[in-house]
Amino acid sequence: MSTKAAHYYPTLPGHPDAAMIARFRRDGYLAFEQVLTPQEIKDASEGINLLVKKYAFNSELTEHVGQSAYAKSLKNGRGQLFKSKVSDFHFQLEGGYEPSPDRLDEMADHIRKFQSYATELPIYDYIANHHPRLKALMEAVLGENCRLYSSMALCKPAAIGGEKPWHQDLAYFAVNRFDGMCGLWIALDEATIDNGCMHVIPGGHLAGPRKHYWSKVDCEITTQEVDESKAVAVELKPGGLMIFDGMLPHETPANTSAKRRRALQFHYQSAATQVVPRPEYESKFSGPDGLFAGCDYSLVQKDE
Ligand SMILES: O=C(O)CCC(=O)C(=O)O
Repeated sequence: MSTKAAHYYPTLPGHPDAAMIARFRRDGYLAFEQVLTPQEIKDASEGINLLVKKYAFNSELTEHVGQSAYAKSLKNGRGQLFKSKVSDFHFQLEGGYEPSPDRLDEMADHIRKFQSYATELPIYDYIANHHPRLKALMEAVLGENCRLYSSMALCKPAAIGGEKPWHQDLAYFAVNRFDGMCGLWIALDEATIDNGCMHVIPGGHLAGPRKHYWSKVDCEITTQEVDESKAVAVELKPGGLMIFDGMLPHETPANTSAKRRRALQFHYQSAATQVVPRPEYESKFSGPDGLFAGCDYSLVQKDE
């Protein structure tokens, strides 16, 4: 894996200029060293523990699903799943970690994925929807009236946090067009190569849908279709962030270090980008062979 460094701006200006947006169109990502304040980072970090304390092992509010239906066949499907009964919020622990109601802070440090959290706490709603500079950035990239599509974040517990292999996010999102989706990835802990920072292929968003397949780990781009020698590592301090095009191939390696690596992630859609029925999306997200190139969950072996 390459350890070439990414390009960084020191911070995010109130109004991104034309050169910055041109760089985004060319490279498919922009990285900013320092954006969130220490208080925002603290509130967003503590929010993870607050949500675990609110929902975990609370049978009135939460269904403890245990292992998801994909547990057998996918390494990244193995962790225990907790689903809110009163909202869309849900979170999954890293595979192999056994939670206990007596150790909720420890449990918060073993989350792999948390989803649909943007409306769970004011700090997440603020960052996702109201932060003036982030809003200006999204509007500069996606146009006026762009809006939040999803909140879905991966954490990487120290030592056991698994890899998220190479993929394009639009291999998952059933929408009508692929030029109007953007991810925002915010480091809550320092993100380094050792603990699983983002890696991207600059310019890789311009080559259209890549062929994805189900490995034993996850849904990923076939090795012939991603040139890892072109990858750059986006290392960030807490409060640093990157935005990236929904077509940009990216991955995060396993966390082999003693330091956790948590991040927030939000996706935004342009006004013209609409969710459509899967057959319409699958016919568009196709390779040169005309076949769907994204992640088809019906092909994953589910538990009996
Ligand atoms: O944060 C990570 O480790 C990877 C995030 C990502 O690529 C994704 O959720 O699609």
